[in-house]
Amino acid sequence: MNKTKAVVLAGDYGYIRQIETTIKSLCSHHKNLKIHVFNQDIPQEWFYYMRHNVQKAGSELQDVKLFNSQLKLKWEAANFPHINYMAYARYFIPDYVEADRVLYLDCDIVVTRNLDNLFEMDLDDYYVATTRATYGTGIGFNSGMMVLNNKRWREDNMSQKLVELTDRELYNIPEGDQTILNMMFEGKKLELEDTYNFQIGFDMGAALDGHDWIFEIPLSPLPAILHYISGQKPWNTVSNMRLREVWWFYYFLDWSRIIAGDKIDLEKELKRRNEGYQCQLLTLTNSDQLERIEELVTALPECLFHIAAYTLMSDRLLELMSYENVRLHPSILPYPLNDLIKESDIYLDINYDQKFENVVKQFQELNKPIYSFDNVQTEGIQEEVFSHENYQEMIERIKSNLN
Ligand SMILES: [Mn+2]
Repeated sequence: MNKTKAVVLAGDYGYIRQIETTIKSLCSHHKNLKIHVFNQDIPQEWFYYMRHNVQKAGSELQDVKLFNSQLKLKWEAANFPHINYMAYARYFIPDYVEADRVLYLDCDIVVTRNLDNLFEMDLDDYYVATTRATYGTGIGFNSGMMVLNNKRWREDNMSQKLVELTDRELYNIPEGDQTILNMMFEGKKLELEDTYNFQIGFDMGAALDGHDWIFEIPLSPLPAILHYISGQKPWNTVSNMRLREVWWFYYFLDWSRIIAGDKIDLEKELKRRNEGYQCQLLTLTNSDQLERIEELVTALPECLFHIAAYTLMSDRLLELMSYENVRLHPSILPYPLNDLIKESDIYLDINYDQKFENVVKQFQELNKPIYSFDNVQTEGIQEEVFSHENYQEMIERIKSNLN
């Protein structure tokens, strides 16, 4: 199939890194795309250089300046702070894109595999094909990924109808454009599998609402489309949703590899960052005081130190980010914590204040070593205790575990 496949992204210049990342992920898995970037402020130079890469990768890039549309700034103020007015740009797709079918994607999305089937499937008379909002726990469908029956939208003047409905309901739409699109297409949408809009950004919500089953949905193979919904974004300095690393992989993926059509084993590449470490250590803390942590981290570059907390982290812990062999996990959720417990070889009981005996005991039950210092040890837990003054002894003990 060499037919051109129309894609629409929308965003402003402040979101340029995210737009680039979505485009790179698309070009990694497709040829013959025509990618339209709806915007009002992205410089021509950006399009010149980006188009060069996209063309070499076998697709096209189209700048769509949305000045004449009825896109209204007032729509933004009425809604969630994380919904930009550009979110409403998707209403105007029929005005700017000729193709009968269009794949619309938010720019907090990365694509991990080929989606030609979405361009080839039968849409019948449906206006859109979409996936459920947050795995069926939300209301209606999520509007961050839509396969548009653009022909029908145009025939039925949907742009105008959506504008009118938004004006009418503006103060009554908790989820912005998504609420409007759901009102409009109630009963006129085709439901796709969750993998086509896997809303990984919902992890925090899923944990808070007790939807444990969401964490049990297998992530291998990776979902086809990852959508980092909510305010927890992978490009935030820290955030607690899973699969942050997929976004970063595409952000840094070299265009030369995309252009060469490299077969990328994504799951293998993602593991690379944690490879080479001989041992993983875990500390769970709600205090920002960890005994001798800097001495341990610098003396043991072959070890990976996971520091997790149920809370946010203060500067004192955030500072440790500058060590490559430290991973911080603030506001950790129960399932990711369980994975860390399974992956870690040693528990370091070196935090001050509150202890988490249920977690430490799991190391005990798994016969994994638990090391502590004499000034922070936990009563009632069997652990190897070292003098905090002779902390080198703990370093030697950890080294004795390596190969
Ligand atoms: Mn989104």
